[in-house]
Amino acid sequence: MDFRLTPAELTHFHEQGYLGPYTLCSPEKMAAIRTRIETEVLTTDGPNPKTRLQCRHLDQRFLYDLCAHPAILDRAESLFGPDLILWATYFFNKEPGGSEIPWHQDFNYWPLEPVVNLSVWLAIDPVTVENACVNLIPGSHKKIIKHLPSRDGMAFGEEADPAQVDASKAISMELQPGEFFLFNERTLHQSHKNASQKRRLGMTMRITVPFVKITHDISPLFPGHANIQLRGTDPLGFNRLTLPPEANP
Ligand SMILES: O=C(O)CCC(=O)C(=O)O
Repeated sequence: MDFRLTPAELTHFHEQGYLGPYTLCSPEKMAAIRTRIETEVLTTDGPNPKTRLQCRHLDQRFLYDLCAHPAILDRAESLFGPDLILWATYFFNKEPGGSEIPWHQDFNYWPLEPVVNLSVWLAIDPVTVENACVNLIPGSHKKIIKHLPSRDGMAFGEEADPAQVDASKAISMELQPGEFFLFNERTLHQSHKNASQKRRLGMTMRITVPFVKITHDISPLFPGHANIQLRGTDPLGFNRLTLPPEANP
């Protein structure tokens, strides 16, 4: 199957800063993947000694395989061209009662120069308004917003200046397990406190291109961090590259 973006989708991404939802796999297939995440990933240490949630595609082949799915890569190639690099993944696990993530642009936090990134947010659990799906503001990527120390109770230390965020324009990205959406490094997004009794687990994938220089060894990355070439080549060699992990037995 060919998942390349149509001209209308490309225009939508450039104008609105996001695309989707799209389907990576069925809810039934995701149920089996969810079990493996619960039993083989969230219970074991990964490459970052500070968290089990980050960059598990580096030690778990089945997670790398999700990132390398053509439903993601054909679309990423439509936006970024043939040379694609996976530099991070993260499990956003919002348990019942989990804190609000404030409005922010990812641009503010990352050790990338220049900051060029495509984010994929993949639903592992059913993700609804009730269990605090991601909300985003279409078109908000056109303006860089100053970030300030967060108000009390937020999951992040910095947030976009609330005076510059018009949340009335937000849309809610509700997803079935196995669905995902795409957004760029400046699209404003947030999620509320999870006031339900249902966990909301999602996996983000961060894709960039070879001309972006990544500072591997500092937080939020870690010593030993490396990128994986998802497609094409890296003619510039600015960053450490590693191979995907061996297939799990
Ligand atoms: O999962 C969330 O609630 C927030 C996700 C997010 O901030 C991100 O993917 O950059």
